[in-house]
Amino acid sequence: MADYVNKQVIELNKVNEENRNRATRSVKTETHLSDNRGNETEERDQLQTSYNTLTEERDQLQKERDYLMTRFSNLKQTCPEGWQQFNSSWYFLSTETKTWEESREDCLERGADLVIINSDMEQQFLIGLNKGAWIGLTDSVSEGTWRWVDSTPLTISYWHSQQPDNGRDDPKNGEEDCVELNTETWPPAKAWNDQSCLDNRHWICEKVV
Ligand SMILES: [Ca+2]
Ligand SMILES: [Ca+2]
Ligand SMILES: [Ca+2]
Repeated sequence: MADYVNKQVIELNKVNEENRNRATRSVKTETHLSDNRGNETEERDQLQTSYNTLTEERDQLQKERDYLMTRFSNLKQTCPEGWQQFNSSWYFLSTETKTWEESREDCLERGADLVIINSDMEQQFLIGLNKGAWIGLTDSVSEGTWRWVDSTPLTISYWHSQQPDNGRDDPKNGEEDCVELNTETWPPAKAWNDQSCLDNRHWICEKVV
């Protein structure tokens, strides 16, 4: 991570140097242009546009730098009591059970959110916790359109072969709009099941550090 931040800082310096050179060239062009009044307005507009673009680029780079510095300082912290570290996230596995919404609220209060599964490795790690638990995936906004709690769409998935089934339209199951890891019933690799959000389950929070 330190190497990565260092590289980013070198990259930022290069971009700053480049911007300085571009600005110098712009000033030279402008000086030259003052002898050439015919094109002046057009050229001035172009300079303004290029200035605006540079400003946007600079703001964006500053944001990226701040983000990286925060991540770097988080990574230096040790994992808090009751949490487990895996790659660049911390995970909290609840001992209680709650509805999906209540579980999510608990995660938010902990400065985290329900877990978002981004890779095979993360799925395997969570399966290793060996608890049926809520994850941060729901289709409660639009039936059949699965979204993670950060609003990203579902790309990789680990549904059990019969799932999602929205409760098979059986009123006894209710509408099934929230996703649990069902490690108790099913073979681990594909353990996702959609379940009624009102059922009580353990839950897993994730904080990306
Ligand atoms: Ca994740
Ligand atoms: Ca559903
Ligand atoms: Ca289901």
